[in-house]
Amino acid sequence: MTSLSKRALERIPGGVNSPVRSFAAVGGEPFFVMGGEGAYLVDEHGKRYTDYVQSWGASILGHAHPAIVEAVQRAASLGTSYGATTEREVELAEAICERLPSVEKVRLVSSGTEAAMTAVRLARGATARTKIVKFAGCYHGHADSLLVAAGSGVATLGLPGSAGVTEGTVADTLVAPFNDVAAVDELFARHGHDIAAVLVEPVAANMGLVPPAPGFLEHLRECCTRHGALLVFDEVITGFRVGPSGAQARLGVTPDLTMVGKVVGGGLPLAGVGGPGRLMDELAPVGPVYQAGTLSGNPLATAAGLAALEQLDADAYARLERTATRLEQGLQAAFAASGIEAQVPRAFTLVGVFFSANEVRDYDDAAKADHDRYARFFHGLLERGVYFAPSGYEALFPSLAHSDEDIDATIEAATEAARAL
Ligand code: KE4
Repeated sequence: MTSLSKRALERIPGGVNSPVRSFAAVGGEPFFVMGGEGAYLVDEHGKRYTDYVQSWGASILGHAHPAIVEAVQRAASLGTSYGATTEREVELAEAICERLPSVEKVRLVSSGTEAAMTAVRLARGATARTKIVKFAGCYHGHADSLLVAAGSGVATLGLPGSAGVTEGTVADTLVAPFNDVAAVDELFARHGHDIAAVLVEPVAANMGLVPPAPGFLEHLRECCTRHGALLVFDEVITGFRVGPSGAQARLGVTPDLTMVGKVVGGGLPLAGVGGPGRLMDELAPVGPVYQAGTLSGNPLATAAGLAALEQLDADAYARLERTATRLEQGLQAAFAASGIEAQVPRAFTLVGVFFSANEVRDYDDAAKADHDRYARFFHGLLERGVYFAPSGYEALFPSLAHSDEDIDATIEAATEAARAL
């Protein structure tokens, strides 16, 4: 164990500030990043990795993009936080609303968790209802009411998914399998009058990458409309990642509320919740639903977010989708060449890997994939200078900085690593 790891473990639980970084899911000792540039990260020993985590999708331009670095440096020279409103918060809100037609107003916060908390409280306040529906395997941050394990059976009352989360806190959280229309119908049949919102990642990327089945999101939209519940799309990953107007535009389903994050903060702490003005005005100080944040709309984060969005034109998304396709097809060929049974789903610019003979449609399927094999594949890649997500329950985030040569080198490493599985 390196001295840095020892020091980290001595002063930080698990040596990390977010559990997935600990490599607990794949084993081994995590490296420490000394810096990043474009598609690459460099660790404490000077080893370079082609990075497909990219801050879990936030660094869509790649690391240390000059436009973002310059915007943050300029903003920082004027101070880092004021406790008063800035023009740049207005500019970012306008930029978000221009890109998301379903969003007339947006409230900025500092994390996806806060965006989820705000969306849930707003939905309950606006509908005067209590129940929230979420889907097993979808992750919306670590707010108590959403840290829910799916109980047994098709559609269930949530069970605490973490120590410290009480049964009372999750009593109003209902859980269904992703892509399971019958389970959704059963929940609405039983609780429809009291469901405030259905919360969903329109493309699930926290159980591995699981695209919505044809008609699934449309069905959620129809159920919510019929029962007076709000449809909330958690686009913290997909927003501004799969296209300029997120998954809702690519998939043609319009939510009532949208959560955004990651890309829109340019890698700094920024997320948000947006929707129709009449709904958003239920939030304090206009309406009765309280919500707040010392660093919400932070001047550096809004500068980084605006700088990122300004780089993301139609050509950029087309190029990113070509890169993701090259990665998808290359990985499929690498596994085929080794006779390894694997699924390589792609949703626009997002790619996934499951070591499974069968298509993965929900969390149960994802859990049945061979995660030990994923761990060995992960380390085979890491040894060859490629950093995939340190968990089989994540997605891969190619960036605009990943060249064809980077992808081809990754595929070569994947072919060798697959051969050794
Ligand atoms: P944060 O609170 O971690 O900023 O965002 C929570 C969140 C909400 N919604 C979606 C769809 C998300 O993917 C996330 C967080 N993403 C994970 C990675 N898949 C964060 C990684 C981590 O926990 O370190």
